[in-house]
Amino acid sequence: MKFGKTAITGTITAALASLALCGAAFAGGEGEEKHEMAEKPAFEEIDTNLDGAITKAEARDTWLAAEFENVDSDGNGRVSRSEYEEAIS
Ligand SMILES: [Ca+2]
Ligand SMILES: [Ca+2]
Repeated sequence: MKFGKTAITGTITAALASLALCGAAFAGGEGEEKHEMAEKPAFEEIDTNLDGAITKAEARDTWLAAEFENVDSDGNGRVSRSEYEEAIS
């Protein structure tokens, strides 16, 4: 019985520890990207001609300009909605 309880406590402790670790990592990332996070507009706001993809020209005045190649994960020169949502999520 005692062993069982210890094991459960150990599991919870481990879970809490990893949660705290995640939290710390997240907080750290948030600190660095806070400005960027707040600035990221909806897909529709960048896809100004509403053809369902963001071109480099459309991205030019947004945060996406610097990240275009990274966000365009299939490298076709256009950022689709799914590529964009992947990037901002
Ligand atoms: Ca477009
Ligand atoms: Ca693409």
